[in-house]
Amino acid sequence: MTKQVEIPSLYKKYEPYFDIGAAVNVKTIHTQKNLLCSQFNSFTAENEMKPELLQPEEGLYTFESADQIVTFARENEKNLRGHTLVWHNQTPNWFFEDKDGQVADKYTVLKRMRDHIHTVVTRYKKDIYCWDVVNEVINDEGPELLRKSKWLDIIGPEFIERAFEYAHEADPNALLFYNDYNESNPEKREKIYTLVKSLIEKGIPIHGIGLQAHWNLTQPSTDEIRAAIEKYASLGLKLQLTELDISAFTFENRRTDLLSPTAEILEQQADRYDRLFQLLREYKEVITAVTFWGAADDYTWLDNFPVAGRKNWPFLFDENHKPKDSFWKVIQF
Ligand code: HAH
Repeated sequence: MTKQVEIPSLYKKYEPYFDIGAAVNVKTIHTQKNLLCSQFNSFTAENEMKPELLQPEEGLYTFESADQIVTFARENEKNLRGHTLVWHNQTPNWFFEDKDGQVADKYTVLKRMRDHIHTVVTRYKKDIYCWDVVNEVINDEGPELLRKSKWLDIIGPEFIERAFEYAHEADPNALLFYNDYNESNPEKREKIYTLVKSLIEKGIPIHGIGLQAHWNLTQPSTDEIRAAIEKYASLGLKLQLTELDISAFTFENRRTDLLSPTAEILEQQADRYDRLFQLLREYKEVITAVTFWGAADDYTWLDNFPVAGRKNWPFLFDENHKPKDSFWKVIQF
């Protein structure tokens, strides 16, 4: 009989550095339970705490799915991040409309934002230690700082400040994050820096920047990631990688024929994870958590996105929850 090799625990190995987190959902807390509990010490709800799931109609709060995730984290003594309060996506239209379906006025929308934030943050006060308060408000390209959205159209740029203030009122102990993707792109990095710096200068309660870290085999480069970490850290805030995955495909690669990752992909991915975690360990004083946007390759939001009919394998664990070479690179140092 072959002896079962004991798999070391990533979160235990990284206790002197930062939390190791995973996005979970109401399915994966069952299908990935053992892996989640043995390898991770922090969770984020992938969708269950987004506005469209928590308040699909004005005043109608649906907490059942979010509560299941809170219970799972509590029972297993894991940290829990909240995601997300104010976003242009997965937010129902009623937030922005009056009873005749016309554009609602600024004070109505601000009140709805405050009611939502207060209700949600207060409910999970004991369980959630930090919130992604505002998600993805920076423009990817062009001279405009802020992305066009209904929040911006109706309230103006102050919607960002108000969101942080409302969250802080509801739970003065919660750590409040600004969260965005393409965060290591030099152009967008400067814009995120400008926004967060202005919030700090106005005395707005903000404690961290979330680097989503939806990356691939080649981009962004390690140098760009380092430059982003340095720049954001210079603001004196805590940093987290909030949604890490390393897509098995480069941006240009659109092939859909693969049923499993090639040896070359796995090797490149392992090398990429190796260098990345070396870099992250260097910055352990400012990085407080590294959260993957999933846990193992049996389920990822990158399946069929952005290329329909394509499976992806972005994580440290394979479809059977077994460690990949990437895992061994990250844990052996
Ligand atoms: C993230 N957006 C979101 O923060 C998260 O809530 C969602 O589950 C997955 C990814 C990343 C993103 C996007 O929304 C649009 C285009 C590119 C990337």
